[in-house]
Amino acid sequence: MSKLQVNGERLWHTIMETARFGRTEKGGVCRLTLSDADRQVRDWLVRECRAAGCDVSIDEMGTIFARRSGKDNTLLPIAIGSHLDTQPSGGKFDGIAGVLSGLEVLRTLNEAGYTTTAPLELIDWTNEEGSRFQPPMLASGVFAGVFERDFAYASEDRDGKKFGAELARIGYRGERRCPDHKLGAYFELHIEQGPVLEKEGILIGAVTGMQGQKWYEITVTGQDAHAGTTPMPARRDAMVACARMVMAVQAIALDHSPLAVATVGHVVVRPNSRNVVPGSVFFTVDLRHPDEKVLLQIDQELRKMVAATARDSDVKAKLVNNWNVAPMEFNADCINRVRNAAKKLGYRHRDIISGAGHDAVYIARVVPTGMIFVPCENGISHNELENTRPEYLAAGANVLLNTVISYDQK
Ligand code: HGY
Ligand code: MN
Ligand code: MN
Repeated sequence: MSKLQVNGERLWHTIMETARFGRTEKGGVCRLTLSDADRQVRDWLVRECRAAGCDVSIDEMGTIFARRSGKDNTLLPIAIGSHLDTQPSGGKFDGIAGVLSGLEVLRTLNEAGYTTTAPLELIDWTNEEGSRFQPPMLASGVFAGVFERDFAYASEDRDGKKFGAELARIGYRGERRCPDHKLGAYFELHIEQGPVLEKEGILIGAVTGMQGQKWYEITVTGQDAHAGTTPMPARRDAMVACARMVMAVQAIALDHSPLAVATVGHVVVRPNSRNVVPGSVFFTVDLRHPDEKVLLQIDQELRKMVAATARDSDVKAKLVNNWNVAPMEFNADCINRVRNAAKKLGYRHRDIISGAGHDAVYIARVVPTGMIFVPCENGISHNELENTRPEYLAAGANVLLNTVISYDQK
């Protein structure tokens, strides 16, 4: 167990300093993947990593790797990191807290003149959120061989801009092929984004795994009509059909409570004019559950409901299931090292399953991986109010530091 402690004040200061990249009126952050704000925070990170003595490289998905030499650089690096992109009305901590905790670990090791045996790498994975470009966890997915690079490059945002072109536009389209880069282990610190740790007064979550997710895109087609002259029975109103489906999505999730969660977060009404009966509505469903069997059962119920509601509403409905990730477990040794680090530091800790998706979920497919959670205020995230405390982040970063050192001494 090392006596090293991170500098909690400096860590908190870097969080507040970088929150300016994409700062919103209400004190949140809008730093969509490959936006100018994303480029600014990336440039900031590259400068800080170089100042900390790291060699920085960028791969073909724009993922940033900042390498700190070890005593034996033939060993595969122990990696620490997360993501810098946010939701449109995101907070100051989701993703970046993990990257900056990793930077704080490097800075602490530098100040202590401590050289690990294996090299270390600090990582920023491109497009974790999947808000601007789908699917989410895109760069970590290409790194883990889940997606092809060209599939990712072809992903389009709502304005028809392509991922590959935007990556080049901000100057982060690196040369190195993702699968050519090998890691020895990966640890990610993240705010819990839920209420459990705070409610139980627990400081550290040793994350044992993540629940499964399924994303859908549903297009309902009725008929545009005049709002004043079209009698109600003669309408094929796509908005009303969509509203019925949204309520039915909620009912299906509640049927499988308390573990199932389902969200309709994005709706596009066409022609979106107040005196036209909408002829077309596009909407998304984000469905999650920790048990794969139940997830598949809910999938069937959802498909049946959409077909039946379309029929009853005299509209057409097309359902596309555009992304799935199965429930997964992290590496037992990595989980244990997180538990032991928390224990030795005297922090109350507990095992916890992640309700949120993280890059670590895909990296775990190719590298021994573990995650560390710290509490966030009222469990709020994906919201400009997102908040945590300096002492929570400092504790998490100390666990990250000690977990890395313990893995390195393995
Ligand atoms: O949606 C998620 O679970 C992640 O926070 N992007
Ligand atoms: Mn995140
Ligand atoms: Mn997120």
